[in-house]
Amino acid sequence: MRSLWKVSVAAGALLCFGGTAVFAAESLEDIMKARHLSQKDVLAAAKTYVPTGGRDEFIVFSSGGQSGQIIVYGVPSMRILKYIGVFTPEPWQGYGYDNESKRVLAEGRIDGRDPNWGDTHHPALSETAGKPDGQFLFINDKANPRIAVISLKDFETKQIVVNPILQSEHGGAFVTPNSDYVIEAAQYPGVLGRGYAPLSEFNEKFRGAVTYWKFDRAKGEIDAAKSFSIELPPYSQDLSDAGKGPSDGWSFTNSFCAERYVGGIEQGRPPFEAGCSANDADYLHVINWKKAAEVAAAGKTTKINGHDVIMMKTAIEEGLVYLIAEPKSPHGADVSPDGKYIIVGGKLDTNVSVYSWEKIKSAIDAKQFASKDPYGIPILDMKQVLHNQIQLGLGPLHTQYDSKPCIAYTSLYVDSQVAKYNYCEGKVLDKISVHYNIGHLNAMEGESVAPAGKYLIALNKLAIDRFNPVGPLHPQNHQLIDISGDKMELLYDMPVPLGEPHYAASIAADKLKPEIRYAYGTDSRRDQKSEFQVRPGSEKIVREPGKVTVFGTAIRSHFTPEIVEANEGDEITFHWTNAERAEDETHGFAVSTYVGNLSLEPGKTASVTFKADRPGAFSYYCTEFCSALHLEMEGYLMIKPKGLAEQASTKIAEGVVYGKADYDKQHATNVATQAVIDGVVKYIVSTNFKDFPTVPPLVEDATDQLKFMKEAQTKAEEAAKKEDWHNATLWANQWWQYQVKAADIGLRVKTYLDEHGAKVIAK
Ligand code: CUK
Ligand code: CUA
Repeated sequence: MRSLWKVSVAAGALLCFGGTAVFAAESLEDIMKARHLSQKDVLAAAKTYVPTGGRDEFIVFSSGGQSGQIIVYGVPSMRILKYIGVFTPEPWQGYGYDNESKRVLAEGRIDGRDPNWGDTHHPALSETAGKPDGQFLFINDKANPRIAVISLKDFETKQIVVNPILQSEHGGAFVTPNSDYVIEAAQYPGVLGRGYAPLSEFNEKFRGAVTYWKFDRAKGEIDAAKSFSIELPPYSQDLSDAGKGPSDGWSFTNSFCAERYVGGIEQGRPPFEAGCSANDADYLHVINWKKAAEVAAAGKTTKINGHDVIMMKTAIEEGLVYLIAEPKSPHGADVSPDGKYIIVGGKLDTNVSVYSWEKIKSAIDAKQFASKDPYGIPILDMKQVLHNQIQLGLGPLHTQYDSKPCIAYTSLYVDSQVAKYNYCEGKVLDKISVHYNIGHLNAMEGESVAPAGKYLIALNKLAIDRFNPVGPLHPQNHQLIDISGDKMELLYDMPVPLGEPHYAASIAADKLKPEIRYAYGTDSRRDQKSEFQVRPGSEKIVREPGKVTVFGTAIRSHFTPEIVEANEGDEITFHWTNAERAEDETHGFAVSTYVGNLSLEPGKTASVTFKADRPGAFSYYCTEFCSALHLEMEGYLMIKPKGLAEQASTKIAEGVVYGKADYDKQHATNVATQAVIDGVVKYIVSTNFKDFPTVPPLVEDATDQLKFMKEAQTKAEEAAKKEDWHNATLWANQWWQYQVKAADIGLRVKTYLDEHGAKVIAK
């Protein structure tokens, strides 16, 4: 061991960097000197470093902005773990390439068009009693008003619902404390139902709205039939939040451009930005969603595109909606963990406004209204319902909460800072500079009833000079901040190269319990057994006039079947089931020029259908490096040109021809390999391997391989008996392939058991 260490130090000494032998450094001081690191840098590194094989304490789900996806990463390491395809095809996951996921994307078809992208802004984790429960994730598409449902059992998108009435949205997805409803508020006013009216009739015909999507947790789906919307004035509704504790049953949606200005530079009018920020105040919409749900259930709605809409007149009569003035160009509206306060930022203000729920509720109960808006909605007196206003700096946007009572963090867009303050007492406690122009921020579980504290992420809009230059389009910059002490400490910069992540949701990692493999033959997008799954040994090719349907399996390292014949003009469908049980044994499937990528995770069944409109000999192959013979995991799709169709099946040519010596050599190898396998199996079964949940499925897999091995062995020996040495050698080789796979799994199990402290319990 010692001599090995010496060798590596000596080798490292040869790799010089700036005249200093970086890799030879033997102490922390040497490394600090060589890499110009301060004590603070090293401390930050130690706080974020997760040793090899280690896990993060929190998992963050960040919107992927214009990519229409979600980015999953760990905190404190900031290591990216996954992209989840949501509104946009994502080839690695086969999302948008297999029939199963095409169905999900097709749900997001809007007015006959496939956007094939989304502008994801606000992810929300499902909650139980106001705390993230690790079951589901929701996210909105601002551009094409839609909400997606993702299951955290497998981190896959299961459903997309199209908003039936809005033409754009922003204030989604936000959930009520038990995820009964997913809130989606409009952004730019439109004609409800996506209709037309001239801009001269903006005040009369254009409207905003907020939609409450009913979530059916047992089904894991939004139930569109039980969902409803409330018609609102044509103010640009913005971010929303659900009340909790004393304010449970209510929701809050702010707005900008309550001026109802409609721009028109081309007519010589000042632009939108001038007219939409002319007044001193916009409105916070305060909505009684629980009562609104009763009103909707009682049928006091108007159907627009088959969707229940509570019209403004009804909403006012039933006391469902109220307005409160809020300072210039408000943005975030964030309810405190105890549900007693709503903090609102103003993009053109220097204050955050802290509204008191108790004061709002008593003003509503006492019907103490300052005035009405042009549509007759009661307006509460802002001064009467404010708890306080706190001067934080320029451009306060969004607010997150700490585990310590009364402590909040607000992003300051213009100042490029985060402010920490006590909102109960109205005292600023600390500020930290971020790089640059922060939008949202996320404290761990910082929007729940019980925030976890510890870390805060600044989701900055501009990276400018922070990273190596990569052309005019820069990555965005997520910065990790330690909030465990009195002073905030900047720990880490993470470039985000996928899109502009507006918001992120976080959860303690131990609340997530995703599956390791699917139940055999699962259609993952429907979360049920696929009608197209087959077991190894039952693979088949079904031929009907004009149609070829393949029911196949993938297992290290072959597809069954591997030669498929069809005629030009046929409709071809492949249904593949991955027959592996081993963790992380994914196979892929692609056909040259015909089929994009299918991802076949262990147990999954995925399908693809296409028209064989061009004849040729098309190779297909496994797209994941799944085993030593991954490159050999291949096949041919033979699309015979018209006219050749009537001919008999193609004869397969032989390459190398084998004799007795080849067989004897392979046979001797197999006997030796078997001795190794027997040794590993003997060791595994002598341990308490059943105590480790990861291991039995692997053992099951290895047992399968050994079963296939026996079949190949029998075929080899039968051929040898007939002195058919060519086929005997080929089958002996296949026998060996199965041995290698069994040995590979066996050795993985042995390593796992050694590393996890398994004990020998039997001889
Ligand atoms: S956000 Cu969507 S414009 Cu401040 Cu929630 Cu970025
Ligand atoms: Cu299966 Cu590569």
